[in-house]
Amino acid sequence: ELQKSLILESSSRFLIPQGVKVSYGTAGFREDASILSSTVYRVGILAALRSLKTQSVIGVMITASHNKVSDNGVKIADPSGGMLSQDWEPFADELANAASPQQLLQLITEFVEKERIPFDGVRPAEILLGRDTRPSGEALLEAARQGVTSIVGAVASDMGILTTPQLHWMVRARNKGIKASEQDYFEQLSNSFRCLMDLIPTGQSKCDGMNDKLVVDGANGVGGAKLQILHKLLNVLDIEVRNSSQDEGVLNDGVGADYVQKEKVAPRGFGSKDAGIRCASLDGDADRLVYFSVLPESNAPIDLVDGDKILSLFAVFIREQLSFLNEKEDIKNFDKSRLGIIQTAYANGASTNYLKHLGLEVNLTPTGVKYLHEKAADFDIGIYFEANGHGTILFSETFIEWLEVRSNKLSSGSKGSEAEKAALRLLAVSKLINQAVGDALSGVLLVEVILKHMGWSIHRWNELYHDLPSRQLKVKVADRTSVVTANAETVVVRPPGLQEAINAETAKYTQGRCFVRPSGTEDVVRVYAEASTQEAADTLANCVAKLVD
Ligand code: NG1
Ligand code: ZN
Repeated sequence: ELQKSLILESSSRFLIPQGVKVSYGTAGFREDASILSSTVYRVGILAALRSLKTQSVIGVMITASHNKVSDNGVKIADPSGGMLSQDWEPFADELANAASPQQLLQLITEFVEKERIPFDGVRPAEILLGRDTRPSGEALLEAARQGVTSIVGAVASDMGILTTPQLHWMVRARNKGIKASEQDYFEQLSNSFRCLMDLIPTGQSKCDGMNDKLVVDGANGVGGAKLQILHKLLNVLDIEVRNSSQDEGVLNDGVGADYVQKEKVAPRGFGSKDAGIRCASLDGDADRLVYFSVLPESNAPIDLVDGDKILSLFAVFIREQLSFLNEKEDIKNFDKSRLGIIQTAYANGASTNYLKHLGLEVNLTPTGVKYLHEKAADFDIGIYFEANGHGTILFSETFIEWLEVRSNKLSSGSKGSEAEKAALRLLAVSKLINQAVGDALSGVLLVEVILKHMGWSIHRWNELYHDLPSRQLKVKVADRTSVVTANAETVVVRPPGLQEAINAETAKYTQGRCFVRPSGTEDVVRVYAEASTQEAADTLANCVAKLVD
């Protein structure tokens, strides 16, 4: 049963600051860290209730990802390791904004009744808490812990400083009943990586002109140090990590995947001396990954290899393995139509064309990982990525079981046909890639091993297709909710007439494409435009921005 006095007592230590209103957006609550403790405390309560309701382990991650170091945030990992179920988001908003301890208690009481949350369930609530390297993280984690333990019997385990995907991975593993420590995470990644290395076709691993060294920008966040641990376990890859901690510079300041992808320039610590070397950049909590190579000019412009191209690389590799399997009769149930690609409207049009040309089914969803992830789960293999570098690969349970049967056949005698090796590779990918959420560390390992498998340099990879020039703009408007979209945000339905005006403008440009949508994380309307030249993309974006204003 709810112990009301306990909630009243602890919540009085976490009063909500005057005039603050927060909302559980696309990526959880995210604010200046100084106003967040009451929010995080309340998320602790919510997580405990969610754990009781689902009778599963739930995660609470304290991070503000690629945002500035003085910000922080909090989000909940559901039993599957994915994002909090959308039908609980409104309750998260209400809880976080309750004006007083009494009001908070009333909301909780009503919700517990409405959702029939069991207090006499078999399992007590159990919450895993994690945080990134932000200085505000420690105190906020304590607030979360007090929130959790204000629900009688609930247990909070502090998992320490982690990347966001590590925490999600642990929640997923715990609920599957498999080993779930950080060491287990590193071992699963390194073992499956080695397995893929061992399955590289002979003669492929040493390719002409391929620079073997990888230099990684850790955004001065949590990812760099974790990558170094992983690197030690692997001892086959040549990886140098720069911007690996707060001793080297400020978190996300002129560094990190968000900066590199948006500004299309090299992060701090990289310059023309690195020209030609394969480079990668993580974001502050290591759930985004982009690759790049620095061009020889002195101001260090880059060739960006973004999330769309990582997706394309994964798709090419997986499609190849499926084609080996397809040659066998018994794959009939798993033909290529069960491989699904999921993108948002921000995916570069050239990537979508390329993927469709490969004969793949490409699906668009609205912006936000929860939508992409949900759609990817419809396929035997679903690959999703946002252009910004967040994405992963999902495998269905039935497909994994089928692969396991095939690979057992291999170990029980019949020596390595192409089909059997392909099955083993896909199984290894399913273990290497973090199926809870996009994970830059597992992403780096998968990219690296696929490049070795293909014998490709970063330049060869980048040549898969050429990005269409694009431009993104933000428009501040009085009320961004006045713009309403449909068809995965590609069409404006309100205000009336706006879509027709956008169509008329877009029609003036070769390969023109343009859409507008209200941001889910900022108080702006975003404009995205693509065309055959940069100048045209810029003009199209600017004209449409005026239409929105
Ligand atoms: P919004 O603000 O809704 O555009 C942004 C990113 C998303 C996603 C979320 C969550 C763009 C255009 N949008 O969403 O891809 O990463 O933040 O962090 O990059
Ligand atoms: Zn992030």
